[in-house]
Amino acid sequence: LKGPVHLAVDLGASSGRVIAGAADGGKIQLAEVWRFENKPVRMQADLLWNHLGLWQDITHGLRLAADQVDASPLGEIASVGVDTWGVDFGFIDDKNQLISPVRCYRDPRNLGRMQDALKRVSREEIFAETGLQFMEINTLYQLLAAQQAGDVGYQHATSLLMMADLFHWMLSGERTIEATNASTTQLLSPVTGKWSEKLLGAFDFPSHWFPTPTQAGTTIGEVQCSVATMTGLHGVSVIAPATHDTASAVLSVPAEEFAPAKPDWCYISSGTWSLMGVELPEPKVTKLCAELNFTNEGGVHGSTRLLKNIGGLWIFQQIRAALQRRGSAPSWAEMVEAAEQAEPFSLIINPDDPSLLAPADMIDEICSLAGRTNQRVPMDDGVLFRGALEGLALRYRLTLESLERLTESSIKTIHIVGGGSLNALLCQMTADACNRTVVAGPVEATAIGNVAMQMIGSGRLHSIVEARDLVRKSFPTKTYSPGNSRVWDEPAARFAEL
Ligand code: ADP
Ligand code: LRH
Repeated sequence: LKGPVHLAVDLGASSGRVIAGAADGGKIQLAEVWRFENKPVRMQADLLWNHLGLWQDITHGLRLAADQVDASPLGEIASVGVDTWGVDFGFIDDKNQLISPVRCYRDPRNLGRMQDALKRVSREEIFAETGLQFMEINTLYQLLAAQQAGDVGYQHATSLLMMADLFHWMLSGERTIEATNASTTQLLSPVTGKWSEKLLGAFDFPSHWFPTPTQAGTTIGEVQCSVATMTGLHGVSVIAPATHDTASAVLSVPAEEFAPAKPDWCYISSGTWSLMGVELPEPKVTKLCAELNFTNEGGVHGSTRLLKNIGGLWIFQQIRAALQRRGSAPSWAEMVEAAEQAEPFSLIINPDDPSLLAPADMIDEICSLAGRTNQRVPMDDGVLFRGALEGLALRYRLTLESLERLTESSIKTIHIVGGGSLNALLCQMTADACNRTVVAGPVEATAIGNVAMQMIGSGRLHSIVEARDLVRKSFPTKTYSPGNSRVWDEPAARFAEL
């Protein structure tokens, strides 16, 4: 890499990576330095993140990056920034210690907490304050779970840090909450960008846990001495990217405009989750939005990500995990190939069925779901794989209709970014089911968005439009044209009945 190097630590729910990025010759060049698995850990009844293991992988990756850049005469490391999934958090006490484990949003302790919350504050009021999709995983309900459980972290914390903020704190010693991740809590107003005092008060959450959110692109501090000794990152700035991975992914969608009022494109950030939506200049905290249960999350430079959280390739991942337990270990490519050969529409799965959020065994759960919905129980793996992918494409079709209603605009192009953009069958199914052109890529959208925001923060790039220009010049995309979309009509009707 030539020129100043920005290190993106990008943590997804299924894997993490340290990626080095630099702007060189009118393009963004990336080098993947370290990639590692990320998996929650079950301990007794709890589901926890292995934050120590993640920190170890992060520092290992940073050390490798420092060594590689040191060995090259071309660049030097200017900054580092972390993005992660939303909603999860850790507690820090007055002795600067992380107290209590970091829980995974699929932790069973959260079950039923949304109903408890709605007994204290009405759904209408929570939506009016936050404009967010109601999901049991939201920070609001997780905090309520911690409060009700008498959680030691909850009782002794002086700060609450979202997952990416937690790693920024480990890197720099600074406690901040970055705005895009703060917007996933369901405690922040998308209109003012401030915390909802009404909700903090109603739920008795300590207001000092909620400082003014830091904007993406802000320099938080420097890599602290102890970490610099470990990693070699002496004098390197810590710059907050859009720390919510989805916000970073949306930043690097290869579109030509930024936050149009009437978008003719939408995105699907496709990984463990599928986040399908549009980027708008303003939030839409409307009755229709509440009815359709869409979310107004915060995007970069004051934009809104109006989107739907859809249970994404999680099902595909968990089918593979279940097969691994049974002794077989197909690759993604093998799973896609088997799905391609399976009979179409023989099993319709709603990826948002609550029973699929955290089942003990995904294959057993899908078989029992098939029984409960009067469908044939899948007898071969290809049918399972295909059902998971068709279910997503059908969900996208419904979501697209809702998006067009919400924005009163007609969407022509669907950009798919993230790991799912490598799944050619899913991309083609999406084009067919939605009857729209799909543009797939870049795969590493999140890391690219992370690097781009660090470039903006350090003054090397000046706008999102400029960043997207670079993305288009730097990373190839693949276009899928819609084929026979009529064959999706009948399955779409069956899906709607589910
Ligand atoms: P997350 O950030 O949520 O961990 P990613 O964006 O890394 O997710 O996407 C991971 C998913 O991408 C995998 O679960 C898999 O379904 C899909 N994927 C990755 N590589 C391939 C591939 N070569 N072919 C098909 N699908 C792939
Ligand atoms: C995607 C994601 C999504 C949700 C979920 C918890 O990785 O960040 O936007 O917030 O994870």
